[in-house]
Amino acid sequence: MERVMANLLVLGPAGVGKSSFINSVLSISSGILKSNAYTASHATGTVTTRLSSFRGKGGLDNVQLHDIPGLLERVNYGFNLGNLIHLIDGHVKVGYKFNPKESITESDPYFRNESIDRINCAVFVMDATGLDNLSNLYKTKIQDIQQVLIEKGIIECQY
Ligand SMILES: Nc1nc2c(ncn2[C@@H]2O[C@H](COP(=O)(O)OP(=O)(O)OP(=O)(O)O)[C@@H](O)[C@H]2O)c(=O)[nH]1
Ligand SMILES: [Mg+2]
Repeated sequence: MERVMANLLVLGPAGVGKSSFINSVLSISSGILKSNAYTASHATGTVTTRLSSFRGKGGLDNVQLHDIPGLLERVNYGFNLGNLIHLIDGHVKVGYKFNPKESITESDPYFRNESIDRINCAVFVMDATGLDNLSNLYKTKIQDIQQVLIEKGIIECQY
């Protein structure tokens, strides 16, 4: 019987540990320490710049985690929210380098008309110690994301 893939999109502010979370899940599922998703501490900007997708092992071999750049407070910095619908609908190819200033267009070589790996669930990774200090600009971006997720019927969970 064909197993249904669960596609998880990992979202959250820049530098909170989204890629590290993916590495933790991959390590737990494979029983080997993994560092597939590139992680680093970074004063400005996002470490993850391209769409990367990783498939779990063992009991999680029907789970794929998709890594994207983090949100940054300012407009035109970090993950551009305009990409969200295209990601959810599975139109963005792995390796796409996100542009903070504009979202992918249908004429981009990394745009795929076919819908593959449509997102089923959004995982929000947040720094629990910094929630009180989130600025209104950050909150607005997160609320805008949640609005798209609700409209698209995507399940949300927080880590
Ligand atoms: N203290 C602590 N540090 C963490 C944790 N998770 C990740 N880090 C560190 O935080 C830094 C950023 O981690 P990343 O996984 O690259 O963060 P990211 O959210 O993917 O960052 P961007 O791709 O830039 O958005 C790294 O130096 C990690 O080692 C955690 O749970 N606790
Ligand atoms: Mg990252």
